[in-house]
Amino acid sequence: MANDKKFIETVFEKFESLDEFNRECIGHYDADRDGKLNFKECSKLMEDVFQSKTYTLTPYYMEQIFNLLDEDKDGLICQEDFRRCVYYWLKQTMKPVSAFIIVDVQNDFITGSMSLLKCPAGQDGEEVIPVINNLLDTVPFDLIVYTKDWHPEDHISFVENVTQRPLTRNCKVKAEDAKVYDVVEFDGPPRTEQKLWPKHCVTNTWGSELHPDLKIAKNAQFVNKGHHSEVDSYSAFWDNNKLSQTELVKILAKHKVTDVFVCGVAYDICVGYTAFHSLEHGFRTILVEDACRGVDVKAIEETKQKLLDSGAIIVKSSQVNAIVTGEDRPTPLGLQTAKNVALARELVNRGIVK
Ligand code: VGL
Ligand code: ZN
Repeated sequence: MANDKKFIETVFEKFESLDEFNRECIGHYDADRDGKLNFKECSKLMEDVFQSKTYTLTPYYMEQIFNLLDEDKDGLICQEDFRRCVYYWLKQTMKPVSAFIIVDVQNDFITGSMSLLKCPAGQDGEEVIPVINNLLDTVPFDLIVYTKDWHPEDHISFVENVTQRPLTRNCKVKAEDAKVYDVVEFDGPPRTEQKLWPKHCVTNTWGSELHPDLKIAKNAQFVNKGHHSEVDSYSAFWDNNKLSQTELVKILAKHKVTDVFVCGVAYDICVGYTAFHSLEHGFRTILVEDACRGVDVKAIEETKQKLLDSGAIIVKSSQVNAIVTGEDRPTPLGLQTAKNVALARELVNRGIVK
């Protein structure tokens, strides 16, 4: 209801200057009138910000966030803390900029040579398509990115190519016995551990095309990965040895993205790695679980747990719209933002960035 609108929403919608915003916020939440916000007063502000139906604001989150925003660690948020941290934290928390990254929804993973149906988990990759199409139709993402696994014929990950490169002496699997899903170690240089896959997503073939039923959004961006013969690239950010980067970070930075929503195939491989690297780059990272299918049930569970432990959240597609519009503000993302703000402040203080 409109008259239920919290003070923080109203002041955020219309403030003339940062100084005025800070004055008004402190003025409103500063119950003891000392010109600063103590933990209790700041908790009221946080309660107004995090009106989430799905995430509760526990003391753990409140304390973590408060400590990160309190720059001089005196237990009080002063004008200076507000100016240097709280505003930026509020801005990202209340008005996120969202990118939707659709990972590798390509023919080979759905009905082709690496069809997930034939993988140990026996999942049907095609099921992600209506879920993704519905999100594309209904959610106002600021940016949409499609990634493609994009390999040359002689790619290191193909089981068919295992005899093309010498294996290390210690490698337990011999080239002539090697089969799909075995992990081998190539001599290199550089020495490279590689899981073997059936030949898939060869550049400019049917198998590497996006599935024909997947909607292509207007103004979408496309990122290919895995085009170097000698190194695999599960993540859409980096190759597996972190030697080269794709254009993805530049694209996200250009659009001032704060939040990265990830979906597609395979959950435990390319979706998972992309989500981890998104966290590493400081993006608030949200995995849309019903829009993912994977290779191996145990690996899917491990990926999920590691992502949660690293600060990502895992949501259902029905939750996405409210998060993108800023109506639902998950507390773990608020904590992630506080960490980002504190890190940015430290880099500025140390003169590393201006
Ligand atoms: C993928 C294995 C090998 C993926 C790509 O897209 O998840 N998995 N190459
Ligand atoms: Zn691949």
